[in-house]
This record gives sequence, structure tokens and C-alpha cells, in this order.
Amino acid sequence: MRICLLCLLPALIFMACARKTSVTAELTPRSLKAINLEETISRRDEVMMAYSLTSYDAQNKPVAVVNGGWGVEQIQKGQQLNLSAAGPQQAQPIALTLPRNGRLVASLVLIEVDNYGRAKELQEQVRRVHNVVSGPAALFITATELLTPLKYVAAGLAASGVGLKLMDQFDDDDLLGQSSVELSEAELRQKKQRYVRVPATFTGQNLRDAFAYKLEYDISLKAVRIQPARQ
Ligand SMILES: [Ca+2]
Ligand SMILES: [Ca+2]
Ligand SMILES: [Ca+2]
Repeated sequence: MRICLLCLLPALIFMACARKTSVTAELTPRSLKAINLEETISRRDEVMMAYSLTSYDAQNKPVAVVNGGWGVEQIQKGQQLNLSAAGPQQAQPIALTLPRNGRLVASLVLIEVDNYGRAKELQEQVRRVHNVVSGPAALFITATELLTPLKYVAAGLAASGVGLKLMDQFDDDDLLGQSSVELSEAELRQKKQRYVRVPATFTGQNLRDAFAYKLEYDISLKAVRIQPARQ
């Protein structure tokens, strides 16, 4: 019996070492450009963003969600905002562990604000839960549901206990666009890919006014050492 255990020891040590790192994915909004305003007559739009990362394990069960928010900021036609530079216009990144053989959904919505007070209230609530990870118990998302990016962000905020509902916001404000990207851990690992850049163009029409926005965000992966569990 003793011999068998000694034979197994190298394998056990190897397994323990292999589990010492995990991969963390970080979503960083990079830039936002107003090509054509939604409110051309007033010559400026007031914009805000809400974004989230949702993770699933190898069995496709939801694991966790994390939320972020940015704005409200004024933007003029032709203006490009650098969202990752330090300063008042910076959009703070959010990060979440990418489960081994699991997947991650990054979602982002851009909103043109008409009810400034209500939008500020929502952003205050989002700020309080910024980058705070919520577990599966709070997350009412099933892996088989086909969700829009907006629904992902709304579900993420609900899981974080944000009282003011994102969906209700659109009685007052206008949704300019939504974007989503899905990352498979196994796929990224095979390709040794550490960085995914996501460009998005949002165009549409509100009443008689056409709008166009260009947005860029990225997901970067970092290997994080896990503290060994105490025996
Ligand atoms: Ca316009
Ligand atoms: Ca508007
Ligand atoms: Ca407005």
C-alpha cells in the first residue's frame, strides 16, 4: 500500500502545481467616437455605458458576474473620447476569472441620456457595485437562453442588487447600441491568445435623427497565481 502511494506522489505533486494559476479576463473600454449625434439640434449627446462579464464553467453552468459603468459624459459631433486614459473620462475596467474549459460573455450597452437625474442615480448604484463579483446564486441566467447584450448587462446588475432597473431606464433614455463577445477558455489556451480587441459601430435612427457611434473595447487575459489552499 505504501509503495502505491509513493508511486502516485509525483503525479499528485504535478497536479497540485498545474492548478496553481488561473486566468483572469479584464474588460477595458478604450475609445468612443461620435460620428453623428442622436440629438443633432442640441449639438451634443449625453452618453453613458454599462458593461458586464459573465462566466460559465465547463458544464455550461453560470459561475459569476461582474458589472461596470461609465458616464454620464457630454460628447459633440466628431469628438473621440479616450476611455482608458487616466482622468475624469476614464472607464474603469472590470475583471473576472475565466473557468477552465468554460466560457465568458462580455457585454456592453451605450445609452443616450434624456433623463439626467435618473441616469445619474443608476450610475451611482452601478459605481457602488463596480467590479464586485456576484456568485451563481444571484444570477438568474441559464446557459441555454439566447440573450441580447442588453439582457446580459441587465441580469448582471440585477444579480448585484442594483435596484433601479436598466430596462426601465429606456422609458426615459435611448439605447444607441449593444455589443457582445464570447470567449472560450479552451480555444484561447490552444491559440495562446491573450488579447481580444472588439470594435463596434452603432448606427440607428431616433425619430428623424440618425446617429452613428464607434466604440472600441478589449478583453485581456492574465495568468493569476492562486494561493494554495490551507490543509
Ligand atoms: Ca444626427
Ligand atoms: Ca435622446
Ligand atoms: Ca440627451
